[in-house]
Amino acid sequence: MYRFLKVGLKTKVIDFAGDVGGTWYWNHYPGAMSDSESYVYRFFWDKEDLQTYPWSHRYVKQPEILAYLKHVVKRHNLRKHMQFNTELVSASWDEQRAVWRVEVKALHERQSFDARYLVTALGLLTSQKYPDIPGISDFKGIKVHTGAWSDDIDLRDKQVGIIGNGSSGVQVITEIAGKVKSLTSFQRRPQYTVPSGDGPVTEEYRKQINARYDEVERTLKDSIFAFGYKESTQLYDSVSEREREQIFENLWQQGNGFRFLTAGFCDLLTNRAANQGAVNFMRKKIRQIVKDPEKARKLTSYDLYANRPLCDGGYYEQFNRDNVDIVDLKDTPITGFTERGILTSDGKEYEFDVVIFATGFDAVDGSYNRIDIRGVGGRTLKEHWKDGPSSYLGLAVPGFPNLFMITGPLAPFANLPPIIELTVDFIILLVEHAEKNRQAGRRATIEATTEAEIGWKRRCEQLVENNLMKEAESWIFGANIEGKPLGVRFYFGGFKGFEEVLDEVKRTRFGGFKAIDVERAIHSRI
Ligand code: NA7
Repeated sequence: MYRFLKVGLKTKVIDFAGDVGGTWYWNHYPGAMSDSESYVYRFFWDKEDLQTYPWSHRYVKQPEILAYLKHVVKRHNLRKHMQFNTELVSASWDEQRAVWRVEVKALHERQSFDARYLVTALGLLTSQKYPDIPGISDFKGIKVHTGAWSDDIDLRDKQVGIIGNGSSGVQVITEIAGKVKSLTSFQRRPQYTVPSGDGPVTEEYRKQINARYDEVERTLKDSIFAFGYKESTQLYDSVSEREREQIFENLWQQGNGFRFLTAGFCDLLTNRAANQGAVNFMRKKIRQIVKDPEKARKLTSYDLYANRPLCDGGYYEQFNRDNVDIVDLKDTPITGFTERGILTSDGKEYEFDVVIFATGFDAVDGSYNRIDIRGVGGRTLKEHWKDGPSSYLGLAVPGFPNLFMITGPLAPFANLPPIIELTVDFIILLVEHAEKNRQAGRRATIEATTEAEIGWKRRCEQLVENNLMKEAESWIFGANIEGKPLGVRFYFGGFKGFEEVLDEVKRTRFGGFKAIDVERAIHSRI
């Protein structure tokens, strides 16, 4: 919004949520935290704010992130352009007038307006996924999804069941285990998670970071995942067994899942033996931490280490508490809900006051599929994506002129704030160009070509061809939703790779977009 206003365009943000925050508005379950380090989980475009707005811990927790986002909105006086509690119902391209006809539902009232440019920032993980379990509505206690948490839920001294142990589940379990009367984790598949290393930061530490933000930015831009640390170029096979063990141990002590995956070796996701080395190390840690051998068995994964890497503030340790138990759904699947709780196949009924669904999201394209978006000739985006989502650069789709997605399908997989900034910079460049054309009486639509979309998808597929992540059944490939077309939903070429691609697109006069006169826009920016 800030950038659009700077270009001089009348801009309006609509959001289904009741206030600022996006994913951090909805995901305010206990323990919700970003696992990018605080100093890189923020905007870099306002350098003064970057170097003065404080943070308290190595990682920012949800309340702190929300406060930061509200602060940014206030600082730049953006709220007056925002309309909350407003759902985007449909958007259709009016070819004749070259505008998007946008229809929204604000409380009970429908409103519509025209927009020359439609920018979607729908988020990757917004459409909550609930498990399909018989009798779910019979349960008389509280049911809540981590992605739609409610503030009035008090878990103290309650009997709590939780289904799901991905990022969200691991965070909730770690946070509430010591506060509830009992906690039972219903686990379909164990996950690997490493310590986060979270803790308070000192004023001195913040000063040091603030003084070297240019260097931080360079490191971030020179990396794949843009987490602010240097990724390793060392091959697993190039060091001895003893050194490997030491490297894993150092990473474990330092904390952070992405760091564990990428800062010790560069080939944990491409070399099976390397991957095996990492999982052996983590399995050993679980055996050391979890005292009860039966719980340790249930918590130990035999899968590849190829999901989104997780980190925690003492997850495995929580299972040493007497009030925390784990049900392995491979041994005893859930057969249904009752009025009092959950039934498993061994006939056991678990009674709960609260059941938490940490069961994930219909991710990436799932955020779009629930909206009726119609491009040229009335073709819906859903139809266009029926064999799996695609895009050009993760931000444009042929047949949908002047529609720009922020973190759409096939956008880079990396720390999101820097990716969002890079994407927005590029979208603004396109829009500035279109505006110049419009002012000169020329065509003011920007549309990706079909060839560019096909080429981008192929490139994204090639990038994961030998990547073990492809074998993990996760939302990253659409595998967590039954019936969803399987396929890569991200560009795995990294932040640096993406920036280079965008530079190349600029150099080639917006190659991949339908013939547009770009002369002036290009020369003014490159
Ligand atoms: P995830 O990572 O998709 O995790 C969902 C969890 O829920 C995972 O453990 C699933 O088990 C489990 N699940 C899903 N459906 C069921 C059913 N029907 N029965 C039992 N267990 C189930 O979602 P998160 O919210 O944790 O994290 C999403 C992203 O948010 C994360 O990657 C971060 O980027 C932020 P499974 O492993 O599929 O067997």
